[in-house]
Amino acid sequence: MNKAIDPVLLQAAESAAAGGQDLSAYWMPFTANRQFKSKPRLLTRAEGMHYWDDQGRPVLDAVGGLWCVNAGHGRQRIVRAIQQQAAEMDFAPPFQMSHPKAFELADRLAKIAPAGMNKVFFTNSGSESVDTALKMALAYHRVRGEASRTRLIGRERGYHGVNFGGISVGGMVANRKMFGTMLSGVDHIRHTHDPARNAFSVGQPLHGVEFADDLERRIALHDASTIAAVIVEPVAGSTGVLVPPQGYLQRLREICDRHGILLIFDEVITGFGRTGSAFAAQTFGVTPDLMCVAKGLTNGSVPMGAVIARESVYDAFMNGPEHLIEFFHGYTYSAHPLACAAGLATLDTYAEDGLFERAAGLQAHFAQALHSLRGEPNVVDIRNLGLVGGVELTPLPGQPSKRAFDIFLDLFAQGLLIRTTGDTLALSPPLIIDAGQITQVVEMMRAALRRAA
Ligand code: PXG
Ligand code: PLP
Repeated sequence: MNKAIDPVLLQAAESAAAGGQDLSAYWMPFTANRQFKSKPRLLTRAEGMHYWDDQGRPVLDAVGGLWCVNAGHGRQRIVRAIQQQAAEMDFAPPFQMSHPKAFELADRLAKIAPAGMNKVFFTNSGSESVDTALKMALAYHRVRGEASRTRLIGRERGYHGVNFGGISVGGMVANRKMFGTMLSGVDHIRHTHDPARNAFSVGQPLHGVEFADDLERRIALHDASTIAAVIVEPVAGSTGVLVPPQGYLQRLREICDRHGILLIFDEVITGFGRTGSAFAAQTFGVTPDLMCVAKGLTNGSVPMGAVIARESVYDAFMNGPEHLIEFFHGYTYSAHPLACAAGLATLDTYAEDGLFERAAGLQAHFAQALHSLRGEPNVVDIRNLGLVGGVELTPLPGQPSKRAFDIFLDLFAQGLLIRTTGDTLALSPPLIIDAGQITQVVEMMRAALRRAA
């Protein structure tokens, strides 16, 4: 323990900072707890493009809460669906039992997924979706008689949630280094970030299709007969918005096909209109074998994730005696009624408002506005696709991530919510944002960059 801090005084400071509320019991996730509790940022209401904080100040939400509120806040159709479902049936066991909305939501997801991806397994988060997909891949090869395929391949700088499977294939050092050896038999291909050639690319960078060939090297090292699956984010989000080079995902697909390896797209951020189509698989014209989704599935309203699988993957499991369980996996809250009700109402809202098309229509203005920050102090790269963007800054000497975080704090004080990761400022606004609000977000960022210079 840091001897300089008296725990009684610290607790008093924490409770004073929140206007009397005691903040000490809550161990906050992915948060600098001591800094937060000394100067808390509490949100108490949300509607449309805005939050309101505990002082009643409006805050423009340029990150969809945490990359999840794609239809904007407080959508009445979703609110009503959750209220009605809570009153009608709180819970239904998901093992050897179910309820109609689970089938309806799976069917609706299959209809908007890439052709051939029509089997849906429900989870409660992106992290659970990732671990589910990895287990599906391992079991898939085994049920087909290729039990030697046990290796999983991730990518440097990948984020696949925080469970043990996800951090094993993930490539963010801080999320891995504390947690021992994780899964064995995991390898990583190189990341695609190449600022020397690709800085300030608008949309997909021109250079780097050959980064996909790193997979051939891993295969040459381990032999394809030992590899079950490769998992990548189509656009890497948490690591700072890394857009795949032109042709890169196509090449990964070709290599996987050539070697009988399953390709998993982690679309937890890129799903539900973020890139201008339902899924990034459709934006890029590359169909994976398994797709992980979460976040926008319920517009962030009730925790829910899913793995969407190709029919052929599901079919491989449908062997053996019919009374036996085919896949020994599932969560108490898989296909929870509240989440299913929220998911159905969310898909209705996306369709009714045409939000995926709206994102596609706004992306040119978004790109132009964001790239107008080129030349502002300390901006070393700008990356964008659909309605997701990253502005990378030079780190403060010896203090990585602090420059971006200081700008985040400044912008919050000005009434704008963004997200930072490392020294990248990230944007992922609700798809209901309008052109004027995009301009406003960018101008607030410009002013903050200048203040920080
Ligand atoms: N995969 C991807 C690609 C993600 O972006 C997860 C899995 C895990 O989802 P859950 O629901 O378990 O958190 C994510 C989540 C950020 C940030 O801004 C990003 C995520 C979550 C929290 C913070 O760095 N993405
Ligand atoms: N731990 C214990 C003791 C349990 O009984 C269960 C589920 O029954 C779990 C963990 C897993 O919980 P969940 O199904 O919500 O992931």
